Amino acid sequence: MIKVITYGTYDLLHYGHINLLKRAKALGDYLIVGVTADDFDRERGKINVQQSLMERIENVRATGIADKIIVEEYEGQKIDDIERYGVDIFTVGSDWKGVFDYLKEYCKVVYLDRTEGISSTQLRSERQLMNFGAIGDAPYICKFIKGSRLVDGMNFVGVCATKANSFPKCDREFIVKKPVPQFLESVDAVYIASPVDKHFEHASVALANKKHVLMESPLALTRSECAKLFEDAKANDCVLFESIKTAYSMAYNRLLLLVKAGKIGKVVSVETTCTSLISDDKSDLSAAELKSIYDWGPTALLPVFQILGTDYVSKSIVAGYFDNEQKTDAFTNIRFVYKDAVASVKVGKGVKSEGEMIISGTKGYIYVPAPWWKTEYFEIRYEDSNDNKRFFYQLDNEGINYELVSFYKDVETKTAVPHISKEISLEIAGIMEDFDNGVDLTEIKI
Ligand code: C2G
Repeated sequence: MIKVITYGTYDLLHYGHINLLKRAKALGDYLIVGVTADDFDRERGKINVQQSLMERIENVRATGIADKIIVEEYEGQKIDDIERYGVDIFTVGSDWKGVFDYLKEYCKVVYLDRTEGISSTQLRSERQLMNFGAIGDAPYICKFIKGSRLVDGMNFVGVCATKANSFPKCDREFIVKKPVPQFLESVDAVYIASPVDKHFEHASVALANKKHVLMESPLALTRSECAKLFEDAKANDCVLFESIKTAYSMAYNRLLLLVKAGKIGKVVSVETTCTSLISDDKSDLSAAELKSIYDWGPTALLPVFQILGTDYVSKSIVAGYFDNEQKTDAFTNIRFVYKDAVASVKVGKGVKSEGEMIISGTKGYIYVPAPWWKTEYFEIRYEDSNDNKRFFYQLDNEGINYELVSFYKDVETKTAVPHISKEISLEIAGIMEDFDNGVDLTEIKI
């Protein structure tokens, strides 16, 4: 019996795939098909896969061509499989010609002509073309322009900006000098990274014009305004996505799962620190852009609220200001007391500290080194260090690519579970409101 093996994602199964499977089967008597796991596809840059692993496996099984279906989960697995299953022939489409020649050491390698005129990428792009734009001057809008190019079906049309010098020359072609309402006529969805005190206004206009919104956090500076945005989104059948890139990072999400699985026992404390100094010349920064709590607060608060919840018993805010009048905080520390846990959040744009996260539990603790908010690495540490575990998950473009794919899928299917719950969005806005109103707040002189 001649055993043949082939691998693929098989997303949105089409006749190109089926042609390949039929010809692969014809090379021998027994065909093994390796379908790629979701994480493996992400690691190798395929972030647009629409269907789950199980859906893709079922579609391949339904063709009746494969004699055995396995899951491809890691780089190098092909060698293991060829040896494990006694494979005689490895085959794959000619678009991979040469890439798998190293397998000739283990079995015969055959590249089959690819079927022209059809691809999963093409099918995904045809599903829904989204004209996507940005509002604001934040330099990291460029990372969203770059990320949007990797999302099948997303067409970046321009940036409604006021400060051209915020952008590198390569992206200045995208700048559209128009008032926001006119700019919105050219998009289906918009990423808002304008100054925080403009978030509510810009999101309100976008939602009123039935545009889907992906917006930097906080969504608003008061609970009531934040609630209004969610009402407007619902009323206009629009997606309102809060953009905290950390929430879309694989390492961070796996960390949350391990915490929830009880790997460190009961969580007693969550400590996060986020700081970044700003240049001495603050002249072109508004008061809102100078506030540490606005800039870093949402990111630093996210793990606290996702792990301990938002029903804390009390909080205390200590703020050190650049300017007491404008309440521009150079450094702010917020301490939360829960019924059975505590949390500490430190943020600063005028103070530098170690940007780490420590989640303390009754069995062990999780340590995430700086910059924890865009980490690829974390450790679970125990009393006996021999039990310590280390985790690494590649992070591309700070998680922005995954964030854009999630946003696109939610716009297309309205089924994506937001990585940041409405409850947390409301609480983040509430913290901003309490800060500005001096609730639970003590001022110190820096
Ligand atoms: N294919 C084809 N003709 C097409 C599209 C795809 O012959 N029009 C072939 C591919 O060459 C591949 C298989 O169908 O052999 C599955 O294609 P994909 O699902 O796109 O997955 P891909 O990542 O290209 O598969 O490690 C090997 C790779 O996983 C190969």
